[in-house]
Amino acid sequence: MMLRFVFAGLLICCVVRAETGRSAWLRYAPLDTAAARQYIFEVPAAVTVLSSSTLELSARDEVVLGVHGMLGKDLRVEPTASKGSAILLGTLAEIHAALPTIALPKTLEADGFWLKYIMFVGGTRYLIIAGGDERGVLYGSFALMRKIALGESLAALDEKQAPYAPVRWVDEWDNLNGTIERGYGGASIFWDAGNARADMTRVSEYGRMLASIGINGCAISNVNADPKILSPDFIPQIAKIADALRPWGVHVALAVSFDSPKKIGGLDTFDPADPKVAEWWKAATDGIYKAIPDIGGFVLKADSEGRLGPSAYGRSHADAANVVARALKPHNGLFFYRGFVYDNHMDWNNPKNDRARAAWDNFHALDGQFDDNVIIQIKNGPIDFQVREPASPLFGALEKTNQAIEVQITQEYNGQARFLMYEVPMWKETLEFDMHAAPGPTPVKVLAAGKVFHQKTGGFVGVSNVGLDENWLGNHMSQANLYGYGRLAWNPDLTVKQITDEWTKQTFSANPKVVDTIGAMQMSSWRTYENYTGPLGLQTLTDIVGNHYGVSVEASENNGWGQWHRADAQGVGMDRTPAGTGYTTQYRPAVGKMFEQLETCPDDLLLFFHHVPYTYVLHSGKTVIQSIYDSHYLGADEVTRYVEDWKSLKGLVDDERYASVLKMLEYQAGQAVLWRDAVSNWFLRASGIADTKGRVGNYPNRFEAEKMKLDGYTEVAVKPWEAASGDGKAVQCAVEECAVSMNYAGAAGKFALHVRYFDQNSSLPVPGGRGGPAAPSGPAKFRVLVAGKVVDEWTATHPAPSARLDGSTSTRHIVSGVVLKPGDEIRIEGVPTGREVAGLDYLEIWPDGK
Ligand code: GCW
Repeated sequence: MMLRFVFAGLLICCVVRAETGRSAWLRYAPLDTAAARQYIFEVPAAVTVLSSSTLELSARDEVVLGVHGMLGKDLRVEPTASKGSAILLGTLAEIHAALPTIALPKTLEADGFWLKYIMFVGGTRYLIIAGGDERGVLYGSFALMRKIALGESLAALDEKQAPYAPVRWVDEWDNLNGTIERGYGGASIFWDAGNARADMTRVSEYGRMLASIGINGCAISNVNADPKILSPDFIPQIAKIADALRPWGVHVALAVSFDSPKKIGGLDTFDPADPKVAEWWKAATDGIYKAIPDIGGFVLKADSEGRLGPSAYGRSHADAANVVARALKPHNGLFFYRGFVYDNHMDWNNPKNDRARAAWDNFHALDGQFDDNVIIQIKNGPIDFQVREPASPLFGALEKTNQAIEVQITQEYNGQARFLMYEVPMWKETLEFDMHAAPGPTPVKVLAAGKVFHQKTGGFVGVSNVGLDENWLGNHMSQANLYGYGRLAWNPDLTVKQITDEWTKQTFSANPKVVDTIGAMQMSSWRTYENYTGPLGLQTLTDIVGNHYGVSVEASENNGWGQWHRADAQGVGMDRTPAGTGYTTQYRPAVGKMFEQLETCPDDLLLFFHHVPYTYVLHSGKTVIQSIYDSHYLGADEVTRYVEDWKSLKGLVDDERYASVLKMLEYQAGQAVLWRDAVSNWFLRASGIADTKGRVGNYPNRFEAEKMKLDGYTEVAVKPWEAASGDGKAVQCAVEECAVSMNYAGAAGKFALHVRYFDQNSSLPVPGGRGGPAAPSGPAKFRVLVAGKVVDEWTATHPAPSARLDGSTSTRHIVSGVVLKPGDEIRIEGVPTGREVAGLDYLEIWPDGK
């Protein structure tokens, strides 16, 4: 008991600490006086929990913490229900025993809760949090605290909530060495150098965040799995993490490697049909459950991206799934078998080949062959978390098999936490998409939850990949994706606006200007990102063979990875109709036909389903090519607007997070201009069709570095060419110090100088992305001089995910308020260090404030 109070005390200290983002949406910031007033009477002065179970004590501590933080009131913790007014927490049965006279709901679902305000004659008040089970009590306490944070009245409270689906999990792609695959918020909170991290503080804080949004399972290791996770001597490491998450009702799960029986089990095979292999899985699983009886289950990625699977022995995915599922079954463990199975060595030249077909082709014929504790974990779209994809045709194609939708909270292809890209509207659109899998509406959310075909279980999995960074995800705004994922998994019927407003109010402020401004930014950011990257269903157009971040239009083509867009001189898009790859026939006819026919295929997905000429006219009335140009300009302008919108919040949000978000948005605005120019120039070159508005290829305020007077700098061809202005040319410095210069020839005035330079990250190996770090050699330095006077200098320290001059490292630096007179020399100096060559692309001169 003592310990728990110490813990609560610690949390209180952290909530009032500086705003680092570490408390996320659980800040429990003091309400303003007007909002707090209503609770003076509504919130009783005492709290009683009717059991000493770990989860219920967590629930009570949360209430104490929240009321203290938001209302400045220290609740009296009473051991038993007394006669006085109190907040009362317990399971339905416990509440019933304590207060036999009050009318309670007959039942509450697992993980569900009932919140009720009761006032007796004489004035005694009870604020009841009744759970369908212990976890429900915990979720109820978070729900009550959320209501207070949102300023909702409690006076007439009588609310039952139950989760939409039993499975509400997160997967972490954390490697045991402490790195995270596609993680952008620092090192692993779970692992360090091959073992569980010594300090589990962040794990328990994360557990609390997960519980607050109703997440009940967490796979703590990468699906590109290390077999060691199942070694008997590794069990204590897992137990340590499970202990930290248990008080928050979060089951630990493990990503396993299918070759484990051979790799660590000493067998000469991992053939799922071999009885020795089945025995091995059973023994390994029994061993883990003996030490940690509440493990949630296992996750498996097999026969995908180099991971071994049943195909090694000519067995099916059902054979593979069932052998492990049977080992888990006696322990009530679930087995998540990933639907992300595809061949990454497909022949690009064969127009019939199509990666989008893979999930359905691999799994649909196996329906009915999977055991009832197997869940097929299906990515939201058929490719791989691109900026826009149609819903996977596998949803609803499995009528006798459990399924779960997998979405990616970590923004791999979506700006990697450097960009504001709120994914909740994207997920919501998929969840609401009607698959026509049975009579009546059958949207993905209903199918994934198993409610159409009455599967035993199902639900939601989000790839979260939080890290040790104070703000968990690398960007304060990205926390909204984690929050929104949890809220949608709890209740996918919530609107995006509801979720967004809740998040903003709890995370930043309830000030209407803050709520409206941040809400508008978040809710438009998906469309904005799509506009300046890959619109019309082109997919994201990042460097897909490298870091999945910077622009690289051709990286999708001429390889086996299958993220093809097939742009050529005449047209663009993948023909997925029956005349092409036939992918559309994987959908139920109503859906397949809609995508198949040009008249009904939505513009947003046109190029995902059809190969059309650049001159094809969209439903919007624009040609494909003009639409590509226009959307890129619109997207880039939108990000510039976000910077201004955010600036309007100065003083309304704390200075620390204000500055951090502003920096990110300013960076993003520069990147959006790069994307705009790169993609539109690429398509101008491919199509030969000019922008009717004359923008693409014409940059009147722009001065190419390679055309200026070069002092030490030499010209370099950037790869991919579209990542540098002037047909891919830039300059680099191979001596101690270099400079470019020009004489200003315009009218006198005050200007902003936009310097486009390359911010290489020399702590990465040269072919950026995966792989171990090399010795860092940076950062390069830059200096701008006007008429001999230094007007600005900076070091290239942005941690871009590439060591080269490319679409990930091209960065904008703005020098504002520069006074120029005709004839003034503008000189940009670069000082390289080691592999950082102080690359420069161009200078733009804009009237100040533009
Ligand atoms: O998107 C791809 C990622 C891989 C990832 C894979 C998957 C864990 O680029 O890093 O591997 O998806 O989902 O398995």
